[in-house]
Amino acid sequence: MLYPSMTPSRFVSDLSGIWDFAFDNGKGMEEKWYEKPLAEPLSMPVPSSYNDLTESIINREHYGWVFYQKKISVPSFVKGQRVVLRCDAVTHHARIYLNGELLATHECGFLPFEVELTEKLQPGENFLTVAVSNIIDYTTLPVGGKADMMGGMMGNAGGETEKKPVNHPNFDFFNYAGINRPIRIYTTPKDYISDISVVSEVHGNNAELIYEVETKGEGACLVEAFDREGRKVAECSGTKGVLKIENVHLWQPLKAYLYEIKVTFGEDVYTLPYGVRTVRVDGTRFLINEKPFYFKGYGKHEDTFPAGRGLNLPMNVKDISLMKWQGANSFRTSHYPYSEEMMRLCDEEGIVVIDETTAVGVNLQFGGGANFHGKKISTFDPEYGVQTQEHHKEVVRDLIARDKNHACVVMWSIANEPDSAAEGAYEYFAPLYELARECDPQKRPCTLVSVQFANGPETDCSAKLSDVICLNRYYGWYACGADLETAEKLLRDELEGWGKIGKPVIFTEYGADTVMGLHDTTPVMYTEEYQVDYYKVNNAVFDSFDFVVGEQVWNFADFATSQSLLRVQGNKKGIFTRDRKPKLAAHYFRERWHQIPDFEYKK
Ligand code: GCB
Repeated sequence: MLYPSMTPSRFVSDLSGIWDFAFDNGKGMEEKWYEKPLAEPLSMPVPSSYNDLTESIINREHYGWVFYQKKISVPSFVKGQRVVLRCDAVTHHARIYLNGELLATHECGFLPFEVELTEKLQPGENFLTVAVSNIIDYTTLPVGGKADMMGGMMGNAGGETEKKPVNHPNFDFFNYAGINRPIRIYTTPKDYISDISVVSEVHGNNAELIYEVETKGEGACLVEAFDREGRKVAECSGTKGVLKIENVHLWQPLKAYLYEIKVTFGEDVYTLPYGVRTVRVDGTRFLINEKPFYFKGYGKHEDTFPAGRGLNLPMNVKDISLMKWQGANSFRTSHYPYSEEMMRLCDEEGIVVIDETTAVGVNLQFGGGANFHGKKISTFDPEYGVQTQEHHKEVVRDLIARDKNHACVVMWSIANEPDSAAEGAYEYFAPLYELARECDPQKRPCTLVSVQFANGPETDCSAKLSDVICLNRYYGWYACGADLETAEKLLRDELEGWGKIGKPVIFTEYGADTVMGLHDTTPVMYTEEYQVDYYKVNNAVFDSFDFVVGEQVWNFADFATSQSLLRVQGNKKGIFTRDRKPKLAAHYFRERWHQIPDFEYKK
């Protein structure tokens, strides 16, 4: 799917701004609130999550539908053009009504969808309603549980004892909802370019860019490549072909170089920024442009105050500046696809990205099986387990369709911490890997991010399925908290096991909750010193294994979560605070990462 860019043939109108808004009182759908202007609407910014924008816990934790409304019109000069409504992320379920008529529904709060309006628009003003539901359950990704995964002692175990329906995120981040990314209207000519895919092969100093353009209607297709100075370096005609670039400038981590690929099809023109680079796994090495790369960076969240998961361009720029200050080179889009603006920024800035689906919480063991009041039921039990596989396939397909051309994306993460050692896990995941490999024209490596209690390569299906083993491990926190000596030993023992399967290993999460400002002279959990000690112990172990080819801390910054005894106004494992101030560990990593080269750190 193409990003909605303004081009000589396409006009884009961004509908960002203040919209009318209402929380459903349970009758919104029945009373058809989408047919007429809301009574006494609240003012709500788009894009943003709505949760932190009113001073009410009831609104913050609202369960169900909300309604957004806006009058829209398109100027008469677009007559004869296709007019498309493009929603980048409506979290989690959307219904789009124009002038009271339901035009589209969409599931998945982190990926874009489009609705063609051409025949539906009336002359003059039109009345747009976007209804959004935040309900998550066993059929959605992310997964909603039947009880609080961390609630145990708070007496809010959930299930039948609850008086009113509430969400139980089966994951550790706040279930922010709303229109989180821009909604735009864009136009194209009647005959138009619907998609572009480009794959690079590099031979010495030269590159071949093998492209495929999908079109609708009639027209001649011309594809041209321009370098950064705007000089044409290659061209080819037809919807399939090869652009040959001599003396190619490669896209390198932290040294990005983007060409512009301009496609002309009849009257339609679209320009794609494109970085030429290769990625592959060779034995225990992860090669970018044929050189062994070492991942230094973070698991992150799209999480800021008060926008929640709403697009925050200044914070995206600030975060990349902090990454560079620290000597990092990469992050994972934990635990959902990030905004296209962030992906484009990473292309521009040379930040390497592991791109993750929305599959988080596909694990009913969390909270000691709290989902079933302690009963032993498998996550993939056909009757009682999750029913996410079909939707999971859609998400894999749509994510790759959106992000396949990004140079920054070097690997797909199919899921975060699923129950990958459970009965049925292999059968659940094997088709998803297969699908990802089939959908991706660039054939990037695939992984799933493995949870600590999946144990080891004997039981974890990712040992067989993944090209790269990605481990989330908390030795010295959830396991052996405060006992770093035993933590080190257990981590070492586990790694010996993974070493036997001959695949590269990346630590995609490790960390310790740390409240900024807590200090001590002895290793006391939650202090800034303990966080540093924790990381030093873990890093020393990583350094002693050549097949460990990356370290991504959990987390870049503190972030919001549901309330529980384990969360102090959110998860405090950031090495920066939520407002991006460095904890001691941020300085420690700054020193470490500036000494670790991006390439050839390990043999
Ligand atoms: C994990 C999860 C992440 C949590 C983290 C934690 O393993 O992948 O979403 O936030 O642990 O801090 O517990």
